[in-house]
Amino acid sequence: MNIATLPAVSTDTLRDAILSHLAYSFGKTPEAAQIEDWRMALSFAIRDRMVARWFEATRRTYEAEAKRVYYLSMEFLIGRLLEDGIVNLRLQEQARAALYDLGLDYDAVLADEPDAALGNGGLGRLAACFLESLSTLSCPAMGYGIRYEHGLFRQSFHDGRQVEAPETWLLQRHAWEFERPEARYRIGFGGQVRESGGRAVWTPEEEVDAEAFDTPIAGWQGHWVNTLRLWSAKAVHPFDLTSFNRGDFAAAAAPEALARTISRVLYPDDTTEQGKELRLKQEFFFTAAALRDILRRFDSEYDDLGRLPEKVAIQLNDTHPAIAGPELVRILHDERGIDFDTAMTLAQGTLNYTNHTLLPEALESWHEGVFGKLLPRHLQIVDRIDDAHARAHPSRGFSMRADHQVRMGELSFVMANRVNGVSALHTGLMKETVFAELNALHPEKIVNQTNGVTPRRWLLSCNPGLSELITDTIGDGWVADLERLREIEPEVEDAGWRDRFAAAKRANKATLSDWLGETQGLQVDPEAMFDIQIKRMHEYKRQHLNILEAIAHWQEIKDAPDAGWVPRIKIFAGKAAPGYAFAKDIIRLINDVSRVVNADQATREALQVAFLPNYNVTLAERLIPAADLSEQISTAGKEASGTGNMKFALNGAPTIGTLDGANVEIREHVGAENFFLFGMTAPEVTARREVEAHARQAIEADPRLARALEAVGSGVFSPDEPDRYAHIVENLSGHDYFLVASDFTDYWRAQREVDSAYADRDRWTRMAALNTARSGWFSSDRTIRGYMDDIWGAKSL
Ligand code: GLS
Repeated sequence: MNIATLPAVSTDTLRDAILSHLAYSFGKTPEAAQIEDWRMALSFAIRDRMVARWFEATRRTYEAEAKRVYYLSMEFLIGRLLEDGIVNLRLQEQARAALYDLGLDYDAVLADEPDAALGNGGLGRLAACFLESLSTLSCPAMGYGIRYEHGLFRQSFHDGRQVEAPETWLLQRHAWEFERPEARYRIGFGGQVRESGGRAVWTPEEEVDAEAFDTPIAGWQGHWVNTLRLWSAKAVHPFDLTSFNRGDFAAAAAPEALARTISRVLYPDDTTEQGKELRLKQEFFFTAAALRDILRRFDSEYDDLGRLPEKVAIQLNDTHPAIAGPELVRILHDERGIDFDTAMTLAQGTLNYTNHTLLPEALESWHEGVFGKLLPRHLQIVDRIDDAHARAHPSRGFSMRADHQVRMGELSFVMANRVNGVSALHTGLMKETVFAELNALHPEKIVNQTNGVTPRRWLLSCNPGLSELITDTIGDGWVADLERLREIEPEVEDAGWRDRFAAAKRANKATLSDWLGETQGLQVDPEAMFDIQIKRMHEYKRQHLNILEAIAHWQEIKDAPDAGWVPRIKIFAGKAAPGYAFAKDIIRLINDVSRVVNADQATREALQVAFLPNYNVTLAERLIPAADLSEQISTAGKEASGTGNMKFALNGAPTIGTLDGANVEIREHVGAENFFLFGMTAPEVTARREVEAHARQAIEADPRLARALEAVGSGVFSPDEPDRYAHIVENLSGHDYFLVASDFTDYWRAQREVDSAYADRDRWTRMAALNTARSGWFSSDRTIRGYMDDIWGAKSL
């Protein structure tokens, strides 16, 4: 049951609230106010409307003695929050009108908010969608993470090369957080472990404080509000007065600087493990603070730790918070005096683990030297957990401690009640590959929860035109029950309705085209097909397959410029990890190709290529509603799920894709006839790698591919440095681990099918509309219900 419905807020009330905050919270008159002041005043006025619900949600959770869910994640890619708040409280019209009354442009005020990039990509964005769905479903929950001072770097291009600059979201004022100086925990690292009275006592060598900052997260219609609690590292003694008095000001400020290092930057690696000591410190820092906070709350309600699994469910978002296992056992055993086996059982009943990738380079593992130096007591506990597990399963030689490593995936698995993958295919592969051994020992542990995305942000708010059409057609029930989109399916047969659907898409494309003209100097015909690949740069995601196809396509258009080509613009965006040289070279190649192709008068009507800088949540919200074609072309078996693929389908962009991750389920839902499938399946990929000289064979068999590679290798796109991309060509003709060459021919075929489908606009609109109508299952509300039922045993209040 929901808390009472929201009291109506009129435009006048909202306007008065904005003016009041402008004066009393920010000390500005309307004449003196800058856009940031207005944005802050509006945010505060909106935030005020969440607070009563927030208190009420907390009160009801205590009253019901409800089971609480805690989502521990190194990353929350929340993006801008103001529009989310306005949309979820259903105050869009009032906010627009109130700002208009004040002589302000609503969109400009919203655009002033920095995009909080406290995550790398899909994993962090998923966590943000989950928080919103948890609130929408009024599930008592809390997210725990790190309040990074600098989120994911800002990307720009110099000569086509990626340049990274620090991201500084906190330099502008941030309206959404409440600092909680009283919620502060001391976190230790290093030091010694000794025995005292039969107990292990850990005396850390270094300590920092974790201080909480809370952001309220309102669900749809604001009925329920949960908290995102982010930890910021503070020095225990912020200032060294002795040094200061000696005149050594740098040394005086050193403790503060050192402590703050922990929450200073987000590691910019997606699906790649960065085995740096600071990373392990960050992981322990936020996990330990979260556990203390969870136990403090538990203690305030219950006096029997035996009830922990009944009242608390903790979700580990990937292995990043895996240290929660040994830390919880340490607290229960060393500090609370519970015997080791019971402590372990209680922890195992409380923790759950989500695996988000099978890429070997992403599976976290720490050398015991580093681990033991930073967390000496935890290393002992890991060994005891490993022993206990081995004793329980004596016939198997399994250990999480092989080769002097601590293997975090295995540790998480053993310490979890449930382990889940993020798409059907991925979960199946988990059972067969990385966790085959453990799955045989614990066949009930692994469950699947296919990812989802919140329809509030990823349809209602980013695509108002399409949302309005849907609501006109079936009412607004779809916003909270996305599977109701099926109800538009009969309308797809109606030519008039299809025209409206096509018009909504065309309007989004026109808006994007204007923006591309204004900000990127690109002139794009909104009638052209908008073909979009946006995601992190990675070889497995195969942006290079896409650009090679574009090159081959360009060459073919040049051969016969008047052959009636279907005009396309290929849009790319995405960041490469700063240390990932190959991915950065692919960015540069795409930029070089774009320069040459876009300057070609003979082909520019038919093909353009653009790489947009600084991909982030806000840019995704701009691009996805305007997309005609969604590129989801990873090597099968490598993309655990994908969530961008769901956003495109939902916004009426059919997919060209492989049978990878959630593409498989998207295709099942939207229908094979509305999905452009190509490429090898996961088992075929494995078999193909065994074929000697597979890449060379594929190139010899396809003259188009050979010619495109020849152009790249001979410097057609880099005349000032002809061998700039020789190593890429070498890679693709040699080892080609991601099978770009072997999948090229089929990708080309599928792209030509796309061309002919797009040329028949009515057919295309039908496909696009059916993608929207049949994507309702990919709501994160459905995913969260799955977690609540199958993993957490949590209930909506
Ligand atoms: C990722 C996977 O690579 C994505 O396929 C997946 O959609 C996402 C959320 O489950 O998690 N794993 C990862 O480390 N980064 C991701 O985006």
